[in-house]
Amino acid sequence: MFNKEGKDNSTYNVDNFEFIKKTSPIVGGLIEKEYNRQKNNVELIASENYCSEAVLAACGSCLSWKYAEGYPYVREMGNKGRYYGGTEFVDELEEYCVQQWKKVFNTDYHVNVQPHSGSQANFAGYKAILEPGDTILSLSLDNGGHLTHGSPVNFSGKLYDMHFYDVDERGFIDMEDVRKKAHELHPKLIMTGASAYSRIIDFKAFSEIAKEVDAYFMVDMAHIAGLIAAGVHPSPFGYADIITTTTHKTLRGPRGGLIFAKPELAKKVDSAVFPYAQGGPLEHIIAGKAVAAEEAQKPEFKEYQKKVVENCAALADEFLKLGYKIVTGGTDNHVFLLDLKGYAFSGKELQARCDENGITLNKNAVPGDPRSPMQTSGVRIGTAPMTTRGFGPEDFREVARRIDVIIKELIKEKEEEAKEEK
Ligand code: DSN
Repeated sequence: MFNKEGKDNSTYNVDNFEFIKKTSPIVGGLIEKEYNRQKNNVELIASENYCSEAVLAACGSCLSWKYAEGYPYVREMGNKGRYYGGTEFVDELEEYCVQQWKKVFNTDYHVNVQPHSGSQANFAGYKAILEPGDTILSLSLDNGGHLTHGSPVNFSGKLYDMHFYDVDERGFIDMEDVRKKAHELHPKLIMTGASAYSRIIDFKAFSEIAKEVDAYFMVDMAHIAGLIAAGVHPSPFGYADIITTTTHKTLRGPRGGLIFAKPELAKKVDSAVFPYAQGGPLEHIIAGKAVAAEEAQKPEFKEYQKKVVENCAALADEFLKLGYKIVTGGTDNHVFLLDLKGYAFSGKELQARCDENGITLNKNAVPGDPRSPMQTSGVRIGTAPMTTRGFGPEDFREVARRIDVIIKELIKEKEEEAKEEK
Protein backbone atom coordinates (compact mmCIF):
# COMPACT_ATOMS: atom_id res chain seq x y z
CA MET A 1 0.00 0.00 0.00
CA PHE A 2 1.20 3.51 -0.77
CA ASN A 3 1.37 5.95 2.11
CA LYS A 4 0.50 9.62 1.83
CA GLU A 5 4.08 10.58 0.94
CA GLY A 6 4.00 8.15 -2.01
CA LYS A 7 6.10 5.44 -0.40
CA ASP A 8 5.16 1.82 -1.10
CA ASN A 9 4.97 -0.06 2.21
CA SER A 10 3.63 -3.26 0.63
CA THR A 11 4.78 -6.67 1.72
CA TYR A 12 3.10 -8.20 -1.36
CA ASN A 13 4.65 -7.68 -4.80
CA VAL A 14 2.48 -4.78 -5.90
CA ASP A 15 5.53 -3.76 -7.97
CA ASN A 16 5.48 -7.06 -9.91
CA PHE A 17 6.16 -5.30 -13.21
CA GLU A 18 9.82 -6.45 -13.21
CA PHE A 19 8.60 -10.06 -13.32
CA ILE A 20 6.09 -9.28 -16.09
CA LYS A 21 8.75 -7.43 -18.09
CA LYS A 22 10.65 -10.73 -18.50
CA THR A 23 7.76 -11.94 -20.69
CA SER A 24 6.45 -8.64 -21.98
CA PRO A 25 8.64 -5.56 -21.61
CA ILE A 26 5.83 -3.45 -23.05
CA VAL A 27 3.09 -4.59 -20.67
CA GLY A 28 5.46 -4.66 -17.68
CA GLY A 29 6.72 -1.19 -18.62
CA LEU A 30 3.19 0.23 -18.82
CA ILE A 31 2.28 -1.29 -15.45
CA GLU A 32 5.44 0.30 -14.00
CA LYS A 33 4.39 3.71 -15.35
CA GLU A 34 0.90 3.30 -13.90
CA TYR A 35 2.34 2.11 -10.57
CA ASN A 36 4.46 5.27 -10.37
CA ARG A 37 1.56 7.49 -11.43
CA GLN A 38 -0.64 6.04 -8.71
CA LYS A 39 2.11 6.20 -6.09
CA ASN A 40 3.08 9.80 -6.77
CA ASN A 41 -0.29 11.41 -7.51
CA VAL A 42 -2.99 12.69 -5.21
CA GLU A 43 -5.94 10.47 -6.14
CA LEU A 44 -9.31 12.21 -5.86
CA ILE A 45 -11.47 10.11 -8.20
CA ALA A 46 -14.57 9.42 -6.11
CA SER A 47 -15.15 5.94 -7.54
CA GLU A 48 -11.61 4.66 -6.99
CA ASN A 49 -9.80 3.21 -3.98
CA TYR A 50 -6.88 0.97 -3.04
CA CYS A 51 -7.78 -2.57 -2.00
CA SER A 52 -5.61 -4.44 0.50
CA GLU A 53 -2.66 -6.57 -0.52
CA ALA A 54 -4.62 -9.67 0.60
CA VAL A 55 -7.45 -8.76 -1.81
CA LEU A 56 -4.93 -8.14 -4.59
CA ALA A 57 -3.22 -11.49 -3.93
CA ALA A 58 -6.54 -13.37 -3.96
CA CYS A 59 -7.38 -11.78 -7.32
CA GLY A 60 -4.02 -12.86 -8.75
CA SER A 61 -4.32 -16.44 -7.45
CA CYS A 62 -4.74 -19.86 -9.16
CA LEU A 63 -8.52 -19.38 -8.93
CA SER A 64 -8.12 -17.41 -12.13
CA TRP A 65 -7.75 -20.76 -13.90
CA LYS A 66 -11.05 -22.30 -12.75
CA TYR A 67 -14.35 -22.46 -14.64
CA ALA A 68 -17.50 -22.82 -12.51
CA GLU A 69 -20.58 -21.75 -14.50
CA GLY A 70 -23.67 -22.08 -12.33
CA TYR A 71 -24.12 -21.65 -8.59
CA PRO A 72 -22.84 -23.52 -5.55
CA TYR A 73 -26.15 -23.41 -3.70
CA VAL A 74 -28.66 -24.83 -6.24
CA ARG A 75 -28.75 -28.24 -4.53
CA GLU A 76 -31.68 -29.62 -6.55
CA MET A 77 -29.68 -29.32 -9.79
CA GLY A 78 -27.07 -31.87 -8.69
CA ASN A 79 -23.36 -31.06 -8.63
CA LYS A 80 -24.61 -28.09 -6.62
CA GLY A 81 -25.82 -26.42 -9.81
CA ARG A 82 -22.43 -26.17 -11.49
CA TYR A 83 -21.72 -27.22 -15.05
CA TYR A 84 -18.13 -28.33 -14.32
CA GLY A 85 -16.33 -30.87 -12.17
CA GLY A 86 -13.65 -29.95 -9.66
CA THR A 87 -15.69 -27.16 -8.11
CA GLU A 88 -15.66 -28.36 -4.47
CA PHE A 89 -13.33 -25.59 -3.28
CA VAL A 90 -14.76 -22.75 -5.34
CA ASP A 91 -18.24 -23.85 -4.21
CA GLU A 92 -17.17 -23.50 -0.61
CA LEU A 93 -15.47 -20.20 -1.38
CA GLU A 94 -18.50 -18.71 -3.16
CA GLU A 95 -20.86 -19.78 -0.38
CA TYR A 96 -18.47 -18.28 2.15
CA CYS A 97 -18.35 -15.04 0.16
CA VAL A 98 -22.17 -14.86 0.11
CA GLN A 99 -22.38 -15.39 3.88
CA GLN A 100 -19.72 -12.76 4.56
CA TRP A 101 -21.58 -10.09 2.58
CA LYS A 102 -24.78 -10.91 4.48
CA LYS A 103 -22.83 -10.20 7.67
CA VAL A 104 -21.37 -6.94 6.34
CA PHE A 105 -24.85 -5.53 5.75
CA ASN A 106 -26.52 -7.49 8.57
CA THR A 107 -29.13 -8.77 6.15
CA ASP A 108 -31.01 -11.91 5.18
CA TYR A 109 -31.39 -10.67 1.57
CA HIS A 110 -30.28 -13.13 -1.09
CA VAL A 111 -26.76 -12.30 -2.35
CA ASN A 112 -25.32 -12.95 -5.80
CA VAL A 113 -21.53 -12.37 -5.81
CA GLN A 114 -20.97 -13.13 -9.52
CA PRO A 115 -21.59 -9.82 -11.36
CA HIS A 116 -18.40 -8.73 -13.07
CA SER A 117 -19.22 -5.06 -12.50
CA GLY A 118 -21.82 -2.64 -11.21
CA SER A 119 -23.18 -2.20 -14.73
CA GLN A 120 -23.63 -5.98 -15.07
CA ALA A 121 -25.33 -6.03 -11.68
CA ASN A 122 -27.77 -3.33 -12.79
CA PHE A 123 -28.38 -5.11 -16.10
CA ALA A 124 -29.29 -8.32 -14.24
CA GLY A 125 -31.29 -6.47 -11.58
CA TYR A 126 -33.50 -4.87 -14.23
CA LYS A 127 -33.86 -8.16 -16.13
CA ALA A 128 -35.04 -9.92 -12.95
CA ILE A 129 -38.09 -7.69 -12.56
CA LEU A 130 -38.75 -5.92 -15.88
CA GLU A 131 -39.69 -6.63 -19.48
CA PRO A 132 -38.31 -4.49 -22.33
CA GLY A 133 -40.45 -1.36 -22.66
CA ASP A 134 -41.35 -1.20 -18.97
CA THR A 135 -41.20 2.21 -17.36
CA ILE A 136 -38.39 3.19 -14.96
CA LEU A 137 -38.29 6.41 -12.94
CA SER A 138 -34.70 7.27 -12.13
CA LEU A 139 -32.06 9.97 -11.53
CA SER A 140 -30.47 11.03 -14.81
CA LEU A 141 -26.74 10.96 -15.49
CA ASP A 142 -26.55 14.75 -15.76
CA ASN A 143 -28.13 15.14 -12.30
CA GLY A 144 -25.75 12.66 -10.67
CA GLY A 145 -27.15 9.25 -11.67
CA HIS A 146 -25.20 6.55 -13.48
CA LEU A 147 -24.98 5.63 -17.16
CA THR A 148 -26.99 2.44 -16.43
CA HIS A 149 -29.80 4.43 -14.81
CA GLY A 150 -31.31 5.23 -18.19
CA SER A 151 -28.83 7.14 -20.31
CA PRO A 152 -30.02 7.07 -23.96
CA VAL A 153 -26.64 5.71 -25.09
CA ASN A 154 -26.77 2.78 -22.63
CA PHE A 155 -28.76 -0.50 -22.75
CA SER A 156 -30.99 0.90 -19.98
CA GLY A 157 -32.08 3.87 -22.10
CA LYS A 158 -32.55 1.69 -25.17
CA LEU A 159 -34.43 -1.24 -23.57
CA TYR A 160 -36.70 0.58 -21.12
CA ASP A 161 -39.05 3.53 -21.11
CA MET A 162 -36.94 5.91 -19.02
CA HIS A 163 -38.23 8.92 -17.10
CA PHE A 164 -36.29 11.03 -14.65
CA TYR A 165 -36.99 12.87 -11.42
CA ASP A 166 -35.24 16.16 -10.88
CA VAL A 167 -32.95 17.76 -8.38
CA ASP A 168 -34.10 21.08 -6.91
CA GLU A 169 -32.40 24.44 -7.53
CA ARG A 170 -29.79 23.64 -4.84
CA GLY A 171 -29.02 20.21 -6.32
CA PHE A 172 -30.87 18.04 -3.73
CA ILE A 173 -33.03 15.14 -5.00
CA ASP A 174 -36.54 16.61 -5.16
CA MET A 175 -38.74 14.04 -3.36
CA GLU A 176 -41.90 15.95 -4.28
CA ASP A 177 -40.94 15.57 -7.93
CA VAL A 178 -40.32 11.84 -7.36
CA ARG A 179 -43.83 11.46 -5.87
CA LYS A 180 -45.51 13.59 -8.55
CA LYS A 181 -43.86 11.72 -11.45
CA ALA A 182 -44.42 8.30 -9.80
CA HIS A 183 -48.17 9.01 -9.58
CA GLU A 184 -48.29 10.35 -13.16
CA LEU A 185 -46.27 7.55 -14.75
CA HIS A 186 -46.99 4.48 -12.60
CA PRO A 187 -43.51 3.09 -13.33
CA LYS A 188 -42.77 -0.60 -12.88
CA LEU A 189 -39.54 0.42 -11.13
CA ILE A 190 -38.31 3.38 -9.11
CA MET A 191 -34.54 3.50 -9.12
CA THR A 192 -32.15 5.53 -7.03
CA GLY A 193 -28.44 5.73 -6.35
CA ALA A 194 -25.80 8.00 -7.83
CA SER A 195 -22.31 8.48 -9.15
CA ALA A 196 -22.11 12.14 -8.28
CA TYR A 197 -24.45 13.07 -5.45
CA SER A 198 -23.15 14.41 -2.17
CA ARG A 199 -26.19 14.17 0.10
CA ILE A 200 -27.98 11.51 2.14
CA ILE A 201 -30.49 9.57 0.01
CA ASP A 202 -33.79 8.97 1.82
CA PHE A 203 -34.40 5.30 0.98
CA LYS A 204 -37.41 5.10 3.30
CA ALA A 205 -39.16 7.97 1.49
CA PHE A 206 -38.40 6.37 -1.89
CA SER A 207 -39.81 3.00 -0.75
CA GLU A 208 -42.99 4.65 0.52
CA ILE A 209 -43.53 6.29 -2.87
CA ALA A 210 -42.81 2.97 -4.63
CA LYS A 211 -45.47 1.29 -2.44
CA GLU A 212 -48.00 4.04 -3.21
CA VAL A 213 -47.75 3.30 -6.94
CA ASP A 214 -47.10 -0.45 -6.67
CA ALA A 215 -43.61 -0.17 -8.20
CA TYR A 216 -40.49 -2.16 -7.48
CA PHE A 217 -37.78 -0.16 -5.70
CA MET A 218 -34.13 -0.69 -6.63
CA VAL A 219 -31.04 0.99 -5.19
CA ASP A 220 -27.59 1.22 -6.78
CA MET A 221 -25.49 1.91 -3.69
CA ALA A 222 -22.13 1.51 -5.46
CA HIS A 223 -20.63 4.81 -4.31
CA ILE A 224 -21.82 4.75 -0.72
CA ALA A 225 -21.81 1.01 0.05
CA GLY A 226 -18.82 1.31 2.42
CA LEU A 227 -20.51 4.17 4.26
CA ILE A 228 -23.69 2.10 4.56
CA ALA A 229 -21.76 -0.95 5.83
CA ALA A 230 -20.16 1.26 8.49
CA GLY A 231 -23.44 2.91 9.49
CA VAL A 232 -22.43 6.40 8.40
CA HIS A 233 -25.17 6.55 5.75
CA PRO A 234 -28.73 5.12 6.23
CA SER A 235 -29.19 1.64 4.81
CA PRO A 236 -31.52 0.66 1.93
CA PHE A 237 -31.88 -2.89 3.36
CA GLY A 238 -35.45 -3.55 4.38
CA TYR A 239 -36.67 -0.87 1.94
CA ALA A 240 -35.44 -1.88 -1.52
CA ASP A 241 -36.45 -4.97 -3.48
CA ILE A 242 -33.06 -5.15 -5.19
CA ILE A 243 -29.77 -3.49 -4.20
CA THR A 244 -26.70 -3.45 -6.43
CA THR A 245 -23.18 -2.31 -5.76
CA THR A 246 -19.64 -2.40 -7.01
CA THR A 247 -17.02 -3.73 -4.60
CA HIS A 248 -14.08 -1.46 -5.47
CA LYS A 249 -15.22 2.00 -4.41
CA THR A 250 -15.81 2.84 -0.74
CA LEU A 251 -16.05 -0.94 -0.06
CA ARG A 252 -12.33 -1.16 -0.90
CA GLY A 253 -12.51 -4.61 -2.51
CA PRO A 254 -11.59 -5.88 -5.97
CA ARG A 255 -13.23 -4.52 -9.12
CA GLY A 256 -16.61 -6.21 -9.41
CA GLY A 257 -20.29 -6.18 -8.52
CA LEU A 258 -22.82 -7.68 -6.10
CA ILE A 259 -26.60 -7.99 -6.12
CA PHE A 260 -28.76 -8.22 -3.01
CA ALA A 261 -32.42 -9.15 -3.42
CA LYS A 262 -35.43 -9.83 -1.27
CA PRO A 263 -35.59 -13.66 -0.93
CA GLU A 264 -38.65 -13.97 -3.19
CA LEU A 265 -36.60 -12.49 -6.08
CA ALA A 266 -33.57 -14.76 -5.54
CA LYS A 267 -34.18 -17.18 -8.42
CA LYS A 268 -35.02 -14.43 -10.87
CA VAL A 269 -31.86 -12.50 -9.96
CA ASP A 270 -29.66 -15.58 -10.17
CA SER A 271 -30.90 -16.57 -13.60
CA ALA A 272 -30.60 -12.96 -14.79
CA VAL A 273 -26.88 -13.05 -13.89
CA PHE A 274 -26.25 -16.60 -15.14
CA PRO A 275 -27.09 -17.77 -17.76
CA TYR A 276 -28.74 -14.56 -19.06
CA ALA A 277 -26.05 -11.88 -18.65
CA GLN A 278 -22.85 -13.75 -17.91
CA GLY A 279 -21.06 -17.07 -18.33
CA GLY A 280 -18.39 -18.31 -15.96
CA PRO A 281 -17.99 -16.39 -12.72
CA LEU A 282 -14.56 -14.97 -11.92
CA GLU A 283 -13.73 -17.11 -8.89
CA HIS A 284 -10.45 -15.24 -8.28
CA ILE A 285 -12.39 -11.99 -8.01
CA ILE A 286 -15.00 -13.72 -5.82
CA ALA A 287 -12.10 -14.70 -3.52
CA GLY A 288 -11.06 -11.03 -3.44
CA LYS A 289 -14.66 -10.05 -2.66
CA ALA A 290 -14.71 -12.55 0.23
CA VAL A 291 -11.50 -11.14 1.71
CA ALA A 292 -12.86 -7.60 1.34
CA ALA A 293 -16.09 -8.64 3.09
CA GLU A 294 -14.08 -9.93 6.05
CA GLU A 295 -12.11 -6.68 6.17
CA ALA A 296 -15.37 -4.69 6.07
CA GLN A 297 -16.49 -6.30 9.33
CA LYS A 298 -13.47 -5.03 11.27
CA PRO A 299 -13.70 -2.02 13.59
CA GLU A 300 -10.96 -0.22 11.60
CA PHE A 301 -13.19 -0.33 8.49
CA LYS A 302 -15.86 1.62 10.36
CA GLU A 303 -13.22 4.12 11.53
CA TYR A 304 -11.98 4.47 7.97
CA GLN A 305 -15.47 5.26 6.62
CA LYS A 306 -16.01 7.89 9.31
CA LYS A 307 -12.71 9.49 8.33
CA VAL A 308 -13.69 9.47 4.63
CA VAL A 309 -16.78 11.54 5.48
CA GLU A 310 -14.95 13.87 7.89
CA ASN A 311 -12.20 14.44 5.33
CA CYS A 312 -14.74 15.18 2.61
CA ALA A 313 -16.46 17.75 4.84
CA ALA A 314 -13.08 19.42 5.51
CA LEU A 315 -12.16 19.51 1.82
CA ALA A 316 -15.54 20.92 0.82
CA ASP A 317 -15.35 23.48 3.63
CA GLU A 318 -11.94 24.69 2.43
CA PHE A 319 -13.27 25.18 -1.12
CA LEU A 320 -16.22 27.14 0.26
CA LYS A 321 -13.86 29.31 2.33
CA LEU A 322 -11.82 29.96 -0.81
CA GLY A 323 -15.01 31.28 -2.45
CA TYR A 324 -15.99 28.35 -4.67
CA LYS A 325 -19.47 26.95 -5.26
CA ILE A 326 -20.29 23.34 -4.46
CA VAL A 327 -23.46 21.64 -5.75
CA THR A 328 -25.90 21.44 -2.79
CA GLY A 329 -23.55 23.71 -0.80
CA GLY A 330 -21.65 20.84 0.83
CA THR A 331 -21.46 17.11 1.37
CA ASP A 332 -22.72 14.37 3.71
CA ASN A 333 -20.64 11.59 2.14
CA HIS A 334 -17.38 10.89 0.30
CA VAL A 335 -17.90 13.09 -2.75
CA PHE A 336 -18.94 16.51 -4.01
CA LEU A 337 -19.08 18.50 -7.22
CA LEU A 338 -17.21 21.74 -7.65
CA ASP A 339 -19.54 23.95 -9.66
CA LEU A 340 -17.58 25.86 -12.32
CA LYS A 341 -20.56 27.36 -14.20
CA GLY A 342 -19.65 30.91 -15.19
CA TYR A 343 -15.89 30.26 -15.32
CA ALA A 344 -14.10 30.73 -18.66
CA PHE A 345 -12.57 27.24 -18.46
CA SER A 346 -14.31 23.86 -18.48
CA GLY A 347 -14.19 20.89 -16.12
CA LYS A 348 -12.19 19.11 -18.81
CA GLU A 349 -9.54 21.85 -18.82
CA LEU A 350 -9.28 21.82 -15.02
CA GLN A 351 -9.00 18.01 -15.02
CA ALA A 352 -6.12 18.21 -17.55
CA ARG A 353 -4.34 20.94 -15.58
CA CYS A 354 -4.71 18.98 -12.34
CA ASP A 355 -3.25 15.92 -14.11
CA GLU A 356 -0.20 17.99 -15.06
CA ASN A 357 0.15 18.94 -11.39
CA GLY A 358 -0.10 15.42 -9.96
CA ILE A 359 -3.74 15.63 -8.86
CA THR A 360 -6.15 13.12 -10.38
CA LEU A 361 -9.85 13.98 -10.52
CA ASN A 362 -12.52 13.89 -13.20
CA LYS A 363 -14.66 16.34 -15.11
CA ASN A 364 -18.35 15.99 -14.30
CA ALA A 365 -21.52 17.69 -15.45
CA VAL A 366 -23.31 19.77 -12.83
CA PRO A 367 -27.10 20.34 -12.69
CA GLY A 368 -28.11 22.85 -15.39
CA ASP A 369 -24.71 22.50 -17.07
CA PRO A 370 -24.49 24.69 -20.21
CA ARG A 371 -21.45 22.76 -21.49
CA SER A 372 -21.47 19.33 -23.22
CA PRO A 373 -20.80 16.14 -21.19
CA MET A 374 -17.35 15.98 -22.85
CA GLN A 375 -16.49 19.48 -21.56
CA THR A 376 -18.65 20.00 -18.44
CA SER A 377 -18.77 22.86 -15.97
CA GLY A 378 -17.71 20.85 -12.96
CA VAL A 379 -15.27 18.43 -11.47
CA ARG A 380 -16.04 15.55 -9.11
CA ILE A 381 -13.88 15.19 -6.04
CA GLY A 382 -13.81 12.25 -3.60
CA THR A 383 -11.85 11.43 -0.46
CA ALA A 384 -11.96 7.60 -0.25
CA PRO A 385 -8.60 6.74 -1.89
CA MET A 386 -6.41 9.33 -0.14
CA THR A 387 -8.07 8.54 3.21
CA THR A 388 -6.92 4.93 2.66
CA ARG A 389 -3.41 6.36 2.22
CA GLY A 390 -3.58 8.24 5.50
CA PHE A 391 -4.64 11.76 4.52
CA GLY A 392 -6.41 13.68 7.29
CA PRO A 393 -8.50 16.88 7.22
CA GLU A 394 -5.44 19.20 7.07
CA ASP A 395 -3.96 17.28 4.12
CA PHE A 396 -7.25 17.65 2.26
CA ARG A 397 -7.46 21.37 3.06
CA GLU A 398 -3.99 21.71 1.52
CA VAL A 399 -5.25 19.88 -1.60
CA ALA A 400 -8.05 22.48 -1.93
CA ARG A 401 -5.44 25.24 -1.73
CA ARG A 402 -3.33 23.53 -4.42
CA ILE A 403 -6.36 23.26 -6.73
CA ASP A 404 -7.16 26.92 -5.99
CA VAL A 405 -3.69 27.91 -7.27
CA ILE A 406 -4.27 25.84 -10.44
CA ILE A 407 -7.68 27.48 -10.97
CA LYS A 408 -6.24 30.98 -10.50
CA GLU A 409 -3.58 30.23 -13.13
CA LEU A 410 -6.28 29.05 -15.54
CA ILE A 411 -8.36 32.18 -14.90
CA LYS A 412 -5.32 34.38 -15.61
CA GLU A 413 -4.52 32.52 -18.82
CA LYS A 414 -8.10 32.81 -20.05
CA GLU A 415 -8.09 36.56 -19.31
CA GLU A 416 -4.85 36.99 -21.24
CA GLU A 417 -6.20 34.98 -24.18
CA ALA A 418 -9.34 37.17 -24.20
CA LYS A 419 -7.20 40.36 -24.22
CA GLU A 420 -5.12 39.05 -27.16
CA GLU A 421 -8.27 38.28 -29.14
CA LYS A 422 -9.53 41.87 -28.79
N1 DSN B 1 -19.75 4.68 -11.26
C1 DSN B 1 -18.88 5.37 -12.18
C2 DSN B 1 -18.10 6.37 -11.45
O1 DSN B 1 -18.67 6.87 -10.52
O2 DSN B 1 -16.96 6.73 -11.78
C3 DSN B 1 -18.15 4.43 -12.99
O3 DSN B 1 -19.05 3.59 -13.65
